[in-house]
Amino acid sequence: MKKFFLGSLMALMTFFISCEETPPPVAYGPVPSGRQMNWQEMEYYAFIHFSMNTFTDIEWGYGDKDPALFNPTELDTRQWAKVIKEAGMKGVILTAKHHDGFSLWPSEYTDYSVKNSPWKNGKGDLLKELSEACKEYGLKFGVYLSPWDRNHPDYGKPEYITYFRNQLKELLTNYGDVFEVWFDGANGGSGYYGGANENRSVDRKTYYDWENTYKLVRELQPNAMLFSDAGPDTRWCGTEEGWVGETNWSTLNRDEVWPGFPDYHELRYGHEDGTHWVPAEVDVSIRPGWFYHQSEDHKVRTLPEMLDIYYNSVGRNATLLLNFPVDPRGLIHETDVERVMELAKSLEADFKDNLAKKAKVTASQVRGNAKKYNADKLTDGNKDTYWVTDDAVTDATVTLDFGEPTEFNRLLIQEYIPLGQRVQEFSIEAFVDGSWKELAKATTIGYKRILRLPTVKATQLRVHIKQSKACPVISNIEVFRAPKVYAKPDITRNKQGIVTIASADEELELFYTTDGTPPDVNSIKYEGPFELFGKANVKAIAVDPITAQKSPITLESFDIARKKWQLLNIDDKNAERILDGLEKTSWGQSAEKLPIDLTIDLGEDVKLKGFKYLPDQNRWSSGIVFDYEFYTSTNGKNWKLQNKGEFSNIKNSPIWQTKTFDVVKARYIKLRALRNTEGNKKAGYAELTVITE
Ligand code: FUL
Repeated sequence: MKKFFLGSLMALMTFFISCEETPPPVAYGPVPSGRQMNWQEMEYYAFIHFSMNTFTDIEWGYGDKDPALFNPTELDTRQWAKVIKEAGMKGVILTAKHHDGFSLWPSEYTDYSVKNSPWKNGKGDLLKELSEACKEYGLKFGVYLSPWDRNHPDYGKPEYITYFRNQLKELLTNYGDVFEVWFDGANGGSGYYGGANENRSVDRKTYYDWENTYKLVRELQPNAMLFSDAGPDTRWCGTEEGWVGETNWSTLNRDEVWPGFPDYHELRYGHEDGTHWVPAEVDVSIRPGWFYHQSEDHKVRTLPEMLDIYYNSVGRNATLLLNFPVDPRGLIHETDVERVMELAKSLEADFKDNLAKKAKVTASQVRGNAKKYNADKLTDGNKDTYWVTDDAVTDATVTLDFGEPTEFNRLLIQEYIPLGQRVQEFSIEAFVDGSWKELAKATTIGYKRILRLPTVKATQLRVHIKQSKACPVISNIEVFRAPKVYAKPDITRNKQGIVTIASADEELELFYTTDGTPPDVNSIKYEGPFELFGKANVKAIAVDPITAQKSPITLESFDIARKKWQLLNIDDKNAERILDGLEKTSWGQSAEKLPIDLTIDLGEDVKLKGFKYLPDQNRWSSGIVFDYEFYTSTNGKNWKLQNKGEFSNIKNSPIWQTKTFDVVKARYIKLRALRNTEGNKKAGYAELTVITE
């Protein structure tokens, strides 16, 4: 009897073990550490660039400016923290010391710091203030410490490394927990260097002895992520424009990369068979510059641009480090606050109602047919459970059945990365009117991938994992119906007189007028670029064909088209950019000494009463004209001065400049640059056009 009982018990146990214990897949390749996992889940956090450069209006300080210039009048780190928190970000990294060497805390090791500035009578400590504001608002706190120091006399010598580490020790011991330490790879060589005013080049692979600096960080802040071009914990994404590759591996051949690595383009994609787990971080500024410049107040990124940044970073298996250039008052500028809150609102609406929760989820194959790994783990809201196939299966599908026609346009999918990054290729299909229709093809997934799909109404959605380095392990799928983006349409006219209208949301319909009346759905429907030669006021609106919801109206006023115009005495095709109607493109010229002319043949006589000049809008401008003279001629030989003066405030506000004069008949025009805003010999132009009678 006893024997029989024991035997049955064993049989029962074997039965349970075989059913319940289908072994989980073994990890594939490198996997994230606990520190990397916690950081990855932060997803979105802020950068603050604020220092001496804020007061000198430059991006890279030389290291020679008087600390007395650092004097914010309304500095309020609680304002920063409040904005950051309300925008949905999880932490903030501050430029404790940028390339110019000015330190925002009263470092014991240098006089080039806030302790010699009038701010708080030299008693201020910005690191302390921000770290305290972070505690109050429940944000994580991080530090940027530039390895390149253009102020320090020892830069380039071994002594500087001791100085650098001493500063690092102060940052890592005096301000509580630090979640990330940011080491910039940039180095331009020249600097003040304690008065030497010279060029100092270092071997970026060996000079800093990074291994021992990393050790120091590990000792003092074991949970801190280490950022540089090469990691070791998180890597640069290879661009400062706010995106990472559509294919983005979190793995990297880390030993082949170092800070300042010339093949940085590779960092956009990672290395598929990389030896280490080094996920990408996308760093980008909300304005063109990292530091505040009043001249960029009108260039804060638009909502559609901000959405692209989010989807092309967080939505592509990276984290997003969004920079605010704090202004000389010591505040995040109102426009930047407005924009980041618009983004937060928009994202909240995009991810409001997860339709996958209501769907029945099935998979083409489940590992060992075990319940533990089946497809409903994809929508159980538990990040520690996952759907996985048998080891041999690397091509599989997951189907979400909504039970009724359901509209959607976003798919969010996550691999269970504690077991490595695996998926190489997948597609999304929708079951519409009795058949499967492919909506999108994509490559990697990683921690998180979000796809913006065309809006469809379908009863089912299918994710097809087509290729994976090992059996796919997916922990989460979410589906949303995001609202449209009702941004003002863009209207441009090129040199040929062809007008193009574009909407931020391709699913909206566009309507326009050319007579200045407000457009609506009864106006001309925009079907594609059209010709428009004469003077015209073009107004456009974007409308949702289903709900009739509308965007704000855009107005563009065009004068005569520039089709017949010819730039004279210029032998460079790129100069045509001045006439291409695109504000973002530009061309510049330089001379031994100013003045320098831009001469144009209008191709026919016109009655002129003024001109309009838009300076180069790029971050590194090709020369903004300040003092000018404007001439006209009927024959290209005899010139008459029509107008002269300055483009006042153009440096701070490089927007369209309009100048008028008494009506005159002319075929030739000449804009003479007498002086530019920087006092050098360059003259740049984004656009030049005329005002006719
Ligand atoms: C760059 C630096 O040179 C910029 O000034 C800025 O700090 C940016 C985040 O990194 O490489």
